[in-house]
Amino acid sequence: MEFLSLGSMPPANALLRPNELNKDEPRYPLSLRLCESCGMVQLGHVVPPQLLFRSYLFFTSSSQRMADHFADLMSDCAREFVRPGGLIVEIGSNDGTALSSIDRRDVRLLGIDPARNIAVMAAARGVPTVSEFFSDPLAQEVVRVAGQASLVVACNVLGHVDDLDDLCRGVKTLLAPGGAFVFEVPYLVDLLDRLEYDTVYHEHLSYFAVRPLATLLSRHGLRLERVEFFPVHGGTLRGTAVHGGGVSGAVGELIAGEQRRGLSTLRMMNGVAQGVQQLRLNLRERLTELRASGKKVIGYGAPAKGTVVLNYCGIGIDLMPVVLDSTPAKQGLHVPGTHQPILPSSALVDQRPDVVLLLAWNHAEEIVQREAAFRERGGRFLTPHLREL
Ligand code: DWN
Repeated sequence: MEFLSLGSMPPANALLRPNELNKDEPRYPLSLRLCESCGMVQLGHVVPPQLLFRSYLFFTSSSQRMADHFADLMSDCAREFVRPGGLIVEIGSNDGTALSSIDRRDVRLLGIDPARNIAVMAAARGVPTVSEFFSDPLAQEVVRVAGQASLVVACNVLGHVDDLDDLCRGVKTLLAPGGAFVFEVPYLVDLLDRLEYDTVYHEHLSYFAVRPLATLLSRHGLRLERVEFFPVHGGTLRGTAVHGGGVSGAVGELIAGEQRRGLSTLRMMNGVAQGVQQLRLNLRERLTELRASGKKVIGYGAPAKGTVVLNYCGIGIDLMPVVLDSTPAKQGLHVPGTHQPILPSSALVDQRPDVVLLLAWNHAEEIVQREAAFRERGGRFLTPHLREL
């Protein structure tokens, strides 16, 4: 049952070159649906993954805080699950930031990521990387060549995968007895509680609560043993699964708590949709007021989330002329749909904005700290959720 529609949207990371601005941009329906029986929330339309991930513009290394977060994950999990000589496989290894943080010389590493343009960066970091989509057949090939893995990691991956059963079969194939599958996904409850509608885009097919995750894993002989929560990326769930079925007592408690909240009910979801629509009106109103009072607003960060905010709220170049971003591969390109040019973050001084719309709000601490001089000059950050920083 559909409960939120964000309209017809270009793929969030389909940034445009200047000579593409006058061409027709592919747009696809972007909406969320709830399965009231299992509690899964998923997109109503699937964009072919080859269009989204073969050449990719998101780099894990673009945030030091996230690099540190994944280094901690890898260090803790390697210590707990990987003996000397063991194999660690990361699904969705991107530029090798996480795997290259492992400073143990007595373990073997393997990255798997379909983005060919980024896999070369991982290799340059010394991380052996297979540039393919993960699948059970690929897992079987890895096992044939390198044996089973003591640790399989997948951060911000499960939500991107259409065939979750094949992914889980592949993890079951790949995971050695006594090994662990550690994954991170945005937590649905945080998305709903904080109206994080801008984390909804075509790359993210599924939005997970604990119960549907446990059901999916158990279907494939994997037991959700541990669930932890982290504030990164707007609220993240980290799951640890092992061979077996069912769930641990602690995980069972979390599921009961979700049930008590009425998480998989349309009533709750309809309330979220109304909240998102109000946010859209409030943001447009605020930006229109700022323009009317002669204030200059520019965007900071050209994340996938930013494409959703600007297109869903109709924030064009008239309301916000440019967006800044620290990612060299994004600079000189334009935001999909609304076409703001993306300039280096260093342009903040020359642009002299009064207000910066912080599209990369999940990195607020890192960004506000780095751009302290802007605030000292009287500048203010505003998030798409109308928080002033
Ligand atoms: O699931 C996904 C998440 C994990 O990452 C992917 N599907 C896509 C991506 O989503 P995103 O693009 O919204 O990720 P970020 O990390 O919120 O993007 C932040 C953007 O802001 C990047 O383009 C880099 C930029 N940035 C910046 O300009 N200055 C980031 C920081 C920290 C900065 O200081």
